[in-house]
Amino acid sequence: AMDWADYHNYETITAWMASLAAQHPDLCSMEQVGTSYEGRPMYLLTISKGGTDKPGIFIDGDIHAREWISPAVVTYMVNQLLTGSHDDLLSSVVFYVMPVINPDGYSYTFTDDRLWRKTRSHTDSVFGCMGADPNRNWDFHWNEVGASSNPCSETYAGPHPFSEVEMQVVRDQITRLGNLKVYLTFHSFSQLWMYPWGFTTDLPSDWKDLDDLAQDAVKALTAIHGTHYEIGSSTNTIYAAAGGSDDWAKGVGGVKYAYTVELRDQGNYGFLLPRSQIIPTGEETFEALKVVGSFVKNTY
Ligand code: 0X9
Ligand code: ZN
Repeated sequence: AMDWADYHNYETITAWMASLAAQHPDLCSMEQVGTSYEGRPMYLLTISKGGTDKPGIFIDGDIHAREWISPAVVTYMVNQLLTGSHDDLLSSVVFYVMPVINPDGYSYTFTDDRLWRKTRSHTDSVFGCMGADPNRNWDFHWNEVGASSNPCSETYAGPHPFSEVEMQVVRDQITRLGNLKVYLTFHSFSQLWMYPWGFTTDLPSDWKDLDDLAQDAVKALTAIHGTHYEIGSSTNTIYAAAGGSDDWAKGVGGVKYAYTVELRDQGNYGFLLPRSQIIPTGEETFEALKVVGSFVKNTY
């Protein structure tokens, strides 16, 4: 069964998603939108009250396999949206959620290598190294900086843009869903709330709008448990790295408010964040999401 006292494998998460949709047919639907390289079904949750003809927020998790707090927090927030009293928000905003967009990598971290980051595709016939970095694989300034052409590198951009089928699936959903105002992709770790660009130190012309909303969201987050976050463009906050999903969502997908959130912690446990921190991290992050949701409701 699903709870937030522990981390869960892909099968448990998807079974929980199906039961949630069955329990809340008025608020939540689940559809298979693709299949991973190794054949795992990929699902999209649509969460809204009274139709989907409203401004949308797209949320994904676990693009990087080992960042387990990401799907844990994304599922926590989905559960809060559906079991809390958020009808007011759900009447005005539609949430599209994919908690695990790298299901093969995620599964591999449960069975073989807890610290695996990439996908599990077979792209390298020379050295036999597997997978590409799914957050270097998007077709916007692809492989220009902070990415590698070496299939054995942790930041391998892939043989060509969108070589990874899982990223094609997410791309196609962002493209298909009209009216997206926000793209939120949850990673770990470092406690950063970042906006584009990741391929240049330059800022988007509307960066102040993105910064203002990030400040409000982080303020609400910090108020819960005192967790400190830094805010800024990803190049200027961590490092330059092109081919990320956030840059594509804004630069090609046209989603104005595109953010990459690096969840807890600041390196004490890193990717191996104790399960006792799932609920506190979920609680604070959900406060930030509610600020973003209210903003969309009040602005569009
Ligand atoms: O390097 C990444 O993909 C992200 N950090 S992580 O430690 N989770 O791997 C940051 C991505 C920021 N966005 C872009 N560079 N576009
Ligand atoms: Zn990551």
